[in-house]
Amino acid sequence: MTLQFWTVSGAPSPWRAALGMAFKGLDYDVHLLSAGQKEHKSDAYLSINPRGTVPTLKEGDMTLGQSIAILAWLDRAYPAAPLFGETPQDAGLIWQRTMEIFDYLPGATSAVLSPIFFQGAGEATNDLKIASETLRSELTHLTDILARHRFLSGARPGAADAVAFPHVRLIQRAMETKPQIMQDLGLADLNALSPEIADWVHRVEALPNVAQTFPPHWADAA
Ligand SMILES: N[C@@H](CCC(=O)N[C@@H](CS)C(=O)NCC(=O)O)C(=O)O
Repeated sequence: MTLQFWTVSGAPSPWRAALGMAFKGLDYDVHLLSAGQKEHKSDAYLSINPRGTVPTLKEGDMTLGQSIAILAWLDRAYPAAPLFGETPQDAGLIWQRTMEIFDYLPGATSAVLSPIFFQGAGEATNDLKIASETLRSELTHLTDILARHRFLSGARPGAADAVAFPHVRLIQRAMETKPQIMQDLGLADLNALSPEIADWVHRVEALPNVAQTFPPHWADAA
């Protein structure tokens, strides 16, 4: 029974779930919704996800939203290549890192990137400078972990990596496509900001199946 997966190109929450499936080497059918056309608010989609958010994952009569719940379910349904570690101690630590990243990184990232990507901000306003400072301090938190471990989840990629990676890669995307404002905000280059994070991005990108999780519209724009 192939997993059915609903997503929007470039949206970080479904990207987390896609990474969980990639780390486990699972096949899944992608249903790519157009946010511009409001397909995630269509009656058909609301019937499987009443909040009209992505991701949704379906297998047989099991339908699940919420990226972190999906990662937890994947680990129970497909235990090989665990996303939350092998031992109780690993599970606690990975859950702690996952939730800490989930609590702080998405908000810190979107406070900088939403004005730039969606509101056409081209000037480093005071608000944006303050937001960039917060974002840099969240990146320092990731750097501290990656100075000690190959992955945010430890020796192997797992849930903490799946949750953090889309946000970090979106920051890098802004560095690539909006270089001037990112430079004005002190966010010009990931390698200069944190070689540890830049190396981790390369490590995650080099893993099997991860390339297919990237937003399709990035390839179209290339
Ligand atoms: N906490 C949820 C967040 C889901 C979410 O808000 N997804 C965004 C895309 S990243 C979305 O669907 N936004 C459209 C909307 O809220 O209408 C998760 O982790 O899955």
